[in-house]
Amino acid sequence: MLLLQFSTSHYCRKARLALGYKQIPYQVENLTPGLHILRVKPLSGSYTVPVLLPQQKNCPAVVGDSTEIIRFLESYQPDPPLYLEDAIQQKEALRLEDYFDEFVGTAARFVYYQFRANEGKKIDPSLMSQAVITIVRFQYGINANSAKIAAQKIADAIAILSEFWQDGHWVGDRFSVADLTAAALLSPLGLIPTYQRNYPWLFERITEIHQICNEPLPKNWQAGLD
Ligand SMILES: N[C@@H](CCC(=O)N[C@@H](CS)C(=O)NCC(=O)O)C(=O)O
Repeated sequence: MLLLQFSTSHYCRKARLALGYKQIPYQVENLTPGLHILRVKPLSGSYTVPVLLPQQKNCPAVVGDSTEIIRFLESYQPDPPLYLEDAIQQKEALRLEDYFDEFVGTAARFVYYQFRANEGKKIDPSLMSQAVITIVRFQYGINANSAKIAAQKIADAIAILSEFWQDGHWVGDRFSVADLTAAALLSPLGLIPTYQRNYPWLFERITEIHQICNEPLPKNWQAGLD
């Protein structure tokens, strides 16, 4: 299998966590933001990564979108499962996956790039990195105001998560797509010292989930710590 990705994207991390959890061998092709459209659009018809090319008999040629990738992997290799047997719990897990994809992952992007453009500049002051940050902030309209609204969405999501993650799983009594999605999409915040300080339990759990899924933590996680 081949995963087309941005190495730093938290949605691509979500796909890698799922592949790693199921121990499915895969290779990655790292794309350059902007130029990625030339590779991705003709394949999936969309502008976003991750895109998975299963390259297997009796499989679709292209699977775009992290949620669809997990749905595909679940049917390709059901064990170990990311979906829950109980229909009501599974519906809830998919609802939470969607809530995180649509609201929390996008909010994390705002908070993360606002941090990287200001206090977090020292993490990688190279021209290349700063250029990417400037382009992403322009593309998504990230500024102090929009980042503040996003930070409130994140605080709400963490408050909900805290009821479940401090002593268990998010839905049902085992690890599921809901836990994996939350870990992937909140992982960019691990670089921000205030989040690390305020929510140590959150980052312990994200670390644990990366171990379960055989995926290294984001490269600069420790660099953000005081
Ligand atoms: N709903 C999509 C979101 C993916 C997404 O937003 N990917 C970003 C990278 S984090 C992207 O490809 N952005 C490039 C663009 O929009 O041109 C998924 O879950 O796969």
